[in-house]
Amino acid sequence: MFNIRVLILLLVLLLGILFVYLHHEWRPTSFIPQTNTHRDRLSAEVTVNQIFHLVAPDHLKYKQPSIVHGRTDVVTLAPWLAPVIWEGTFNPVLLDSIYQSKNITVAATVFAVGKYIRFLKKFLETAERFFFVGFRVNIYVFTDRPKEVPRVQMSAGRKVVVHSVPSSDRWQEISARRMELIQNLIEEVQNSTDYIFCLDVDSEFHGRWGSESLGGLVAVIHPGYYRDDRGRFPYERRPASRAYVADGEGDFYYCGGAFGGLLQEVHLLAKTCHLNFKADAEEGIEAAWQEESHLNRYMWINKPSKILSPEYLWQDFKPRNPEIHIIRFSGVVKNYADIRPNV
Ligand code: UD2
Repeated sequence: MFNIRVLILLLVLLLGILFVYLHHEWRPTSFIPQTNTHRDRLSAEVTVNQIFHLVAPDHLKYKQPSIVHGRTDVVTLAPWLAPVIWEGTFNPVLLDSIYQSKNITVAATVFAVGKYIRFLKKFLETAERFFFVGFRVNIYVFTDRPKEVPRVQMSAGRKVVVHSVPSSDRWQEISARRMELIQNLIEEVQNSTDYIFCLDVDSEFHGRWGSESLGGLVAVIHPGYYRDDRGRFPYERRPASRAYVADGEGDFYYCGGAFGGLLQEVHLLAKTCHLNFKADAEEGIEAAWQEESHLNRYMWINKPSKILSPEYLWQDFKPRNPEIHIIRFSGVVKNYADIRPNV
């Protein structure tokens, strides 16, 4: 009698385990929830499914892809096989439908300290028109003038969140301090955000910037140096600095004004750059281009998994080169003497 009870109990237990196992592990991929669970993303436990499993809607009609016809005027792969994103290399409709089913949230950070607040309105208005349209977007504005943040109408699922920061009488400090604040923000929003992009405020969007830019660690090629020999890149050249890049080293020159990726990747980048900047400062060194120099050093060792072409950060004063078929985001012309707290 006793043995039969134990046997039945064991059978029920086994059936239970089998049910849980089948239910969780063997569900067809189309039933796997595409949304994020509220897990600690900084612990690098983002599921493989969340990042790599790309599900396209059935019956979606789009232009046939080709592996023999495409852009030939530009390089679309880095030597470590990270894609370089140019107009004409991706299908925006296909990509949007893949990423929309993942139900992702994208954050953007922008700093508007002191007189730079004047650039914020255009930045926000154009972000609303071009930046991840149709996705859930939170734009985090860091400013010492919260009362002057313009009211910009955002569509459903998109919002501006204002964070107060102290002002500074040195622009170099404002620019460099961003890494620490980005690191703190990521720790704050890690359970509700998937990707983050960190952008300069003195810039405007002119064209689509969307799901094609999503990746682990995402860097943007600086528009000023991409045709140059690396010997001319303005890396930090003093070995005493933690941002040092030796002669004959370095892949590309990346922008400090735009970078991003998955939350935990950007967290590691921001934390590392902040710590290295601080350690340099304690020894009386400030890298040539502040956090941009540290970012370039970081990306030399930690290769970006996706590279955005200079379409993603042009400069208004530069005439458009023939390989630039679209300008998506561009720095406005500014009078440094007029807007910076120091020269
Ligand atoms: C380059 C980089 C910038 C940064 C800097 C070196 C690009 C396009 N720009 O730009 O990202 O790496 O070199 O430090 O790659 N800011 C304020 N208030 C200030 C000063 C700066 O809010 O008084 C913020 C603001 O968001 C601005 C950013 O810091 O967009 C960078 O400062 P910048 O635009 O003056 O630096 P710039 O043009 O030398």
